Amino acid sequence: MRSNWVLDHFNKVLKKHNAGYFVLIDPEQCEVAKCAKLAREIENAGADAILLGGSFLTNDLHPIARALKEETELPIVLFPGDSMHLTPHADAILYISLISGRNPNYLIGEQVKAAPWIQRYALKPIPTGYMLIEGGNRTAVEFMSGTAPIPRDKPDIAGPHALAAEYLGMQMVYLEAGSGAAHSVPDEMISAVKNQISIPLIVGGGIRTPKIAAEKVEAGADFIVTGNVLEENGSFELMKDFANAIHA
Ligand code: 1GP
Repeated sequence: MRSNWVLDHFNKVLKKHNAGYFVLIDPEQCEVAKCAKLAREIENAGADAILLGGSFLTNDLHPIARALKEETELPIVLFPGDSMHLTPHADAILYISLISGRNPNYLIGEQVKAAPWIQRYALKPIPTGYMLIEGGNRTAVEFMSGTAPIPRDKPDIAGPHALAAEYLGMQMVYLEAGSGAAHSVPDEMISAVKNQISIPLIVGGGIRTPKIAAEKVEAGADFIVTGNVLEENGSFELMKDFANAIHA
């Protein structure tokens, strides 16, 4: 296995706090100067990494990633919608295969196109089984990937998908209700998936309060992602409350 300091960092976070907090920055919503300021706040609030990306990008990723990198010691981890969403100014990339879907392009196609650039840019790839879970509304990732999410009342379907990801050698599983989802991933589904795997579990989409984030951790999430809630009601205090609730 190649050495990967970002994964090592994630493991240290889990040892120290039992669970970790990732803040997602959507490059569409962030100008360069605003992003730089936000990066400092995210670090000071106690988050453990910054995810950068989205399903559909029109903004130039390079200056945004460069600004983030200059302002924070936290790992900058790309969270790409496709193989165009790459920059050398990040540290790592969630090397996602959309395993809940049956669209071959998002299972292996975009990954092949991205691989030589990930190597050229010396990004640390984090092989991740990405599972879309029905979140009550049609999300951008569902539309862009042309895949159907797993029904939210079917943990018995979600569990074997996650287990297959682990057996395929993936390093993490991401349960995604979709950015701005009406409903976050149900606790029962998180527990069912967690019981099937030994690799870390990321949960995101529609998590709007620190209390709900803590419940997801209690249910078995190792890492919580928030994006929209900070764009909508973004405050340093709220970010701190999320970090404290997740680390507790
Ligand atoms: C989306 O899981 C992330 O990919 C975060 O979702 O924007 O709803 O917090 P929100």
